[in-house]
Amino acid sequence: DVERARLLHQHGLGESQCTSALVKHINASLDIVWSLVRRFDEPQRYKPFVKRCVMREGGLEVGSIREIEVASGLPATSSVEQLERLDDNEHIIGFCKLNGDHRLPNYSSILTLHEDEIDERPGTTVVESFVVDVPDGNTEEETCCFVEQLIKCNLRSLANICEQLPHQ
Ligand code: A8S
Repeated sequence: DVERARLLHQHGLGESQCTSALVKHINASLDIVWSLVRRFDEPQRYKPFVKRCVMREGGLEVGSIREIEVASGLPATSSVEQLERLDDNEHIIGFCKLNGDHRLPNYSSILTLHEDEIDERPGTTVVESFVVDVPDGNTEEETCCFVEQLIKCNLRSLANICEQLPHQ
């Protein structure tokens, strides 16, 4: 399964791009976690920096486009994002940023879920990886750190929500 995750999160890397992956264990069943992350039309369900989301095209089919309004305090106000992949059997969702007023050009990410069990309690490992251009005026490390912090917040929030939901 580790090898499978590795393959799923391999990104082709162009010049002056950076990539990284984050892993988070959640004490909730895969079905619960998947029901939240698959909703491309409702990222505000768990992403704390998304103030509002409006669909520009489609819904949950590949090619759908959403526009998010970013919460204040970040160096961005909006982001237009396209669903690139949604696989309900393999539990894979991927999207890319088309444009918007932000500093992450050509951002593309993939999130996958992997069933795991600790002490016979259902659990889920989330792996999220990304690739993004390093914008003029920033270093590769700055860009990578910035994105990693945002994803960490998202995954922490996702875990909190899933672990508090009534289930099973
Ligand atoms: C995601 C991941 C990221 C979102 C970034 C990295 C962003 O939406 C936010 C702040 C910014 O400054 C950039 O899964 C941008 O959404 C929260 C607007 C792109």
